[in-house]
Amino acid sequence: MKLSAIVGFLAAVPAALAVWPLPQTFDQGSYNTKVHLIDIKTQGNTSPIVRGAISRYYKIVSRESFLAPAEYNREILNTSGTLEGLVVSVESTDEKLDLDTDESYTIDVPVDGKATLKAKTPYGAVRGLETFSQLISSNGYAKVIASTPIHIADAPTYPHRGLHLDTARNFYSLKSIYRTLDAMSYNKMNVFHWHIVDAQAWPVESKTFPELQQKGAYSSKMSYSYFDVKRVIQYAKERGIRVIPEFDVPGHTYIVGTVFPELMSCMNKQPDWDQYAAEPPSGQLNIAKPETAEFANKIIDEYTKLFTDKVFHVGGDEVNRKCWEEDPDVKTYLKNHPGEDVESLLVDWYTKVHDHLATTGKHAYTWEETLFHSNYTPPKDTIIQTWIDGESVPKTVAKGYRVVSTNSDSYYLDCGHGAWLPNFDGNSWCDPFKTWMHVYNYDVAANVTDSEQLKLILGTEVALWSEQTDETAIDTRLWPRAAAMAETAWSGKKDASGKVRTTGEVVSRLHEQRFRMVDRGINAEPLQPLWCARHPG
Ligand code: CP6
Repeated sequence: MKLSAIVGFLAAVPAALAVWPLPQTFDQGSYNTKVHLIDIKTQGNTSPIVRGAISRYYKIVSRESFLAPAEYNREILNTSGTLEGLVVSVESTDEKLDLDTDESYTIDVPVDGKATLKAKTPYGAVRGLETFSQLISSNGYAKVIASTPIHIADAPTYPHRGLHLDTARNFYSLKSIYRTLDAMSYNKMNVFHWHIVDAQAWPVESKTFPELQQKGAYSSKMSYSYFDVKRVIQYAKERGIRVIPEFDVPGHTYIVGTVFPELMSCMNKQPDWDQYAAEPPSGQLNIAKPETAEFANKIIDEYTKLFTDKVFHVGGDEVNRKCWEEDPDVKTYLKNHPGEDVESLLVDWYTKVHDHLATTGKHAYTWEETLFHSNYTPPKDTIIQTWIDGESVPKTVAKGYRVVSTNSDSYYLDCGHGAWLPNFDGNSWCDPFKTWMHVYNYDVAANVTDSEQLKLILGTEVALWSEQTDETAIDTRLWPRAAAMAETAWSGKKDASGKVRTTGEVVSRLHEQRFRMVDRGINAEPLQPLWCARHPG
């Protein structure tokens, strides 16, 4: 076939590959390939992860029929060949999923014939299948892959691309969690940070202390059984997503005090909670009592077994000194132990808990206060999660720690329709609203120049705190803003020529991703009037 003869018939091809997040490198041709039967086959041994992903994506590409807004005005594309199917080959069947997992893949789509997807691990194949599904669009009446031949070689910039969900302030059904994991996989995100308990509720079964759930969940229905947790971990794994749980200690623990009041400080400071805690109800584990480190260690023993990831989050955020300084038991202890103070008690307490966590074989993950707001020196394998300000990341890597940024100014996506506490009096951190552009423009590596320090940046996480959200709002709060973070974490900030991508350059592609997500059942918000896509520029 003389392809050159057909060139004259081609309608305009889209300027860039309409894949979100954008692959690291790709070449496109100037032909179009018709897709009618999507036959996805594997070559060689494949793991159940790959087979499961193939059947999911087979359904998606067979069903998906949305017309991307950019196509609304497009002339029907002429096609020069037909896709005969996709052949997936994966080097390894190893299902291990951790920070070192290779997610790279390559895709080749010829003008005519069989496309190929090659990956080193099952999870690289999962990422590649997502990309393949996004290559297929409609030419107005049938499916087509535009701009063939296509070659893509892709791999993530950062190995940790996370979403933090607080299921304690309000409850989320398994259905909404699964939907969120689906949406994450559409954006190649790979860590579900499950902030499963907090001061207000303990919505997870405990076999060690059953009363924590019995008294601490909002209701027996509003909680997660062991079986539920295992299903979430499996569902996530099938999509290449790790589940990292957080059991936040020693602050944010009021709910523990409803079962074990003797372990606590400042439980009874309501309604003056605001001097003793970041939000109501106040209550912290009493660090002067050895029983509280033992309690935390039993929680660690239990949940490091249930949650299989190598990383385990132990909180450490927003502890309040005054809560301990005014506690009668702490005062008595300090009177009897001259030379000690609240700071030294906290260091001893963290040492006991982190040393114990290390014996379980897990790496600790903690909020940045553990490193910066105490004299404690966490073990060097600890991953620090920063949130406070723009200095947090450079300060963390300068100390030689690995870091994940949840910069609150950019990545806290929870804010709803205003203040939820009367004392905010109209103004709160929720003003101004964090736009997707604001999310997209954040650079986790800003102000880090040393190459060794840059290597310590593991990635980013958006956070959905849930004081003002639950499953009725989760889709619209997260999407498309979390997708904006996902692209910067996967594709990096710069394009192939080294220029920082601007939001103006990516908006129509993100808008298309938004339509794709809606078509797949995610209630993502629109970014523009459709008119903009019909009148680009
Ligand atoms: N809960 C817990 C929270 C927050 C943090 N930890 C939080 C703090 C400040 C803002 C939003 C959320 N609600 N456990 C901080 C890590 Cl602005």
